[in-house]
Formats: sequence, C-alpha cells, structure tokens
Amino acid sequence: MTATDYEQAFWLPYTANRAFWKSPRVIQSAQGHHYTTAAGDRLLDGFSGLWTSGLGHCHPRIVAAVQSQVAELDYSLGFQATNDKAIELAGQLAALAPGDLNRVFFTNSGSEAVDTALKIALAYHHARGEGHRSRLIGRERAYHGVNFGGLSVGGIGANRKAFSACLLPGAAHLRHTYERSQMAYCRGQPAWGAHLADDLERLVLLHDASNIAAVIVEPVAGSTGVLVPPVGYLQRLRELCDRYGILLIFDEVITAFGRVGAAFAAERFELLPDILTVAKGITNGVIPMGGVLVREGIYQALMQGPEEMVEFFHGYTYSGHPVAAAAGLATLAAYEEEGSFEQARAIESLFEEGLHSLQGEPNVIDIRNIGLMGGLELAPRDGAPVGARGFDAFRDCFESGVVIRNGGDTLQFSPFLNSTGDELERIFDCVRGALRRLR
Ligand code: PXG
Repeated sequence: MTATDYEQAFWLPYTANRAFWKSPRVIQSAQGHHYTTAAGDRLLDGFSGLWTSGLGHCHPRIVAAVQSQVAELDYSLGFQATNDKAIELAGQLAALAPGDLNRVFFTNSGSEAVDTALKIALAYHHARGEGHRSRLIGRERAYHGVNFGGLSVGGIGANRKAFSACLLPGAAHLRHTYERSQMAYCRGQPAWGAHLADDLERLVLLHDASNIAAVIVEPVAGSTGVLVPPVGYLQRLRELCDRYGILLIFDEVITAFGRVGAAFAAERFELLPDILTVAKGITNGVIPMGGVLVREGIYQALMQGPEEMVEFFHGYTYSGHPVAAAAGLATLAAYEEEGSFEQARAIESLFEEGLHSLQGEPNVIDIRNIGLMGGLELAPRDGAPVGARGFDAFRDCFESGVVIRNGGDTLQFSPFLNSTGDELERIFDCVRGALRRLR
C-alpha cells in the first residue's frame, strides 16, 4: 500500500471522491454554530450538520449525557431485554407526537427507519388477513434513504440508476409536486397544486386499492431541493388513503424536531399520518439513531398469536442503544428548555426574507422555503454535468467560510433553530458573493 493509498483509503459517501482528494475538506472540531477545519479555518455552519444538529454542535447538555451514559451502560442486549433510557425516550417521543402515534421502534438511521416503516405497513396488512396489500407507493423526486426499500419508493433517478432491476417490484410512484410555472419564488406553501394528490387515484385504478399497502411521502421533500407541499395537498392525500384503506407514512427524517417550526411537520400541517419516521434531530446528530412512530391500532393489530412468540421479526443489534437514547433524552430536554421549535418559528420570516433577497442574482431560477428549510435553484451550466454549478457554489462558500449544501444545482439551507439575524445575514451574503463570482 502506498502512502497515498493509505491516506485515501476512506471512500466518502455521496461525494465526488476524486475531486475531493485533490483538495480535501476535513473538519476537526466544532462548537456551537461553527466548525474548525484541520487547516484551522473557522466555518459558519449554515446546514446544521446535515439537517441534523438544530441545537448547534457539541451542545453541553448532550455531551454530558453521552459522557455519563457511556461510562454507566455502554451497550445492553436489545432483544428480549432493553435498557432504561430507551424505554424513557420512547415514552417521551410518544408524548411529543400528535394523536395516537404511541409506539416507537428504534433504528440507527433514517434509511433503516424507512425500511422498518415499510415492513410494519406490510406486516400490518398481513396480520389482518390482507396480505395482498403489498404494493408500496412513493413519489417522484422523493428521498427515503439508501436501503432497498427506501430506494424503491424513492424517486431520484441518480440514486436508483445502478440498482434498477433489483428494486421492489411492487413499488409505484405518485407524480412529484413541483410545477415551476405555478410556484416560482413562492414563499411557504404554494397555493396551487392540492389536486396533484389525486394522482393516487390513477395508481388505485391501475393496481386496485386492495393491492396497495401504503403511501410514503416526505411532508416537505428535502434532498431533492426543498419542495413545499401545496396548500391542501397533504390533506387530500390523507383523505384518499382513508377512502382506500391505504396507510399513510410521513418520512420526517428532516422535518421533525423543529425544522418546520413545530415538533413534527404533521403538527404544522395539522394532520395525522399512520406511521412517522424520524432520525437526525432525534439526537441532534450526536449519536446515530432513527425511529418509527406507529399508531396504536397498527401496533395492536400486530400483537397477535401466543404471548411468548415474537410478533414482528425485525430489529437491529443497536435498536434502542443506551448511549443514543441518552443523547436523545438530553436533546428532547434541550428542545423543551430552550423553546427550540418556537424559536425556529420566530425566525422563519427573517430566514425567508434573507433567502428571497437572492432573487435576481445570476443564474437563480427559483427560491423555495418553509420553516428553516430553504432551496435556491440555479440553472444548470450549459455543456456541464447537472450539478456542476451547484457544486461550485458549495465549494466557493466553503472556502469563504460558510457551509451550505448543494443537491444537484439546488443550494440547500438548514440554519440552526437558534440562529441569530447576523448569522443568517452572513450566510446569505456569502452565497450572494459566490453567485456573483460563479460562471
Ligand atoms: N429520509 C429522508 C427524508 C431523508 O432526508 C433519509 C431518509 C435517510 O437517512 P439516513 O440517516 O439513512 O441518511 C434521509 C436522509 C441532503 C441529504 O443533501 C439528505 C439526507 C441524506 C443525504 C443528503 O439533503 N437525508
């Protein structure tokens, strides 16, 4: 192995690896709203980690909880036994969640939460003698993680391309909700587009409701570039699912825990899904963890057969890991004590103003926002691969001391729930400068 091989052994996820190693971006420490790189540069984090860390980095309460937990109970058997912290965290999540989303299944990531949610939906119908309800419906442009279930209901072509023939055969997709001619530069929810939910009727006609298990959507589509649901769209989807006996799954991996100015997008949009996935903000990103919140009736339908029998043959070695659960408990306590969800709601209009002040800058073709989620879409550069201009903007900002993210040619913003006006201004000023410099 050469020295270069050794130094470049790490194959980075979702990264242009060859370009990366020409000028590596290596983060060494973080505090509050800033990162420090291995080269000693201080960066303002405008993306809250990766939509993960709304409270800021190295939050003292979470750090202390993790330190003390790892010394007290580092791991506990998670099958046919558990630990006190996981029980407490499940209870607190159920109490925080709307309606009777009372039962919590823990995972280690959003991808695992999504695949778990899909399996719960299938197992639920099976337990009720409706095993023919086996089709899973996602949506074009959706991101539901990288495992085979989530990939199958996901709708981003690049993620699916190499795996196409191995995706779940029963998956189908609703049309996406973006229509630029009707929505460009809309602030918050577009007024147009509730009827797009009727696309579910098309799939019901094609496959028959008796064969459909569940519909999964991100209440606000994140990774694809922040697509905000039209007013009434999610309600319409809920009504149709009820009409046809189809479960509605909200993938709230990004939207839960304050990102849309409420504990859950379900709360902000005032409707109740049957199953809800979380990850990221559940521990403020400190320890990997995900979870699936399930309505009481679904859980009860699965509690069948002899009491000594395992009811649901599914689980991860680290489901309900005590250190992750301790981080989760400290995170929920900090959200509560700091009023983080209200804080996010209070700065939403400031964020919206700043983001939309970029309208008219070079190559900007749309700006979208809700809560503290923002997307700024750039026209792809002529003759270059899609995403080249977006990536250049990301790189320019990083080198200028601000971290944002690009998904293709859309720049994404996810500031801290407790951002200051000055910080928001710094982020948008930096992006403005980058846009003016870019080809
Ligand atoms: N569902 C949703 C809605 C997500 O946003 C996942 C599932 C998967 O979670 P894990 O923990 O397995 O990564 C996600 C993840 C981006 C970006 O640039 C977003 C995610 C992942 C990578 C990039 O917006 N979200």
